Amino acid sequence: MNRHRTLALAAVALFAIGGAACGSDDDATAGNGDVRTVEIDMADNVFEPDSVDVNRGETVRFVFTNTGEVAHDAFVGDTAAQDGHEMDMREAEGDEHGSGHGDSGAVTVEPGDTAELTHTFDESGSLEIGCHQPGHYDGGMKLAIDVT
Ligand SMILES: [Cu+2]
Repeated sequence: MNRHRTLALAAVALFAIGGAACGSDDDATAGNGDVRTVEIDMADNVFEPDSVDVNRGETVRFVFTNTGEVAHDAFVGDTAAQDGHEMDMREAEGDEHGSGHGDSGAVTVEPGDTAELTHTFDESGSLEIGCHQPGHYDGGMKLAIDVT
């Protein structure tokens, strides 16, 4: 009776260990899969590094850390999209209810904070990440992305 119970418990324990091991293997595979992580520092007012090369079709998870004293944001797009987003942000400024950050492709990072933006680069060409806090993009707070 006691022996049966011990064997049953041992079987359950082994099953649990096996299941846990499989689970962690899956997590590791997902973490090291198709998504490349690129860490970017935001200072006042510059991205560091200020250029990144990616392969066409690649998915990149940008992790932005704001090491500066003021808020910065990041928006991925070509120069036309950057200009459009800049205009949207300026228009939103006049609207007391609009933060201007409703765009899903943009993040705002407060000083000391970290935020992520994941983007898949389907087409080759030149893109940018721009900061659209007032005056930052025009002041050169942009990061060049070369997709090849
Ligand atoms: Cu900025």
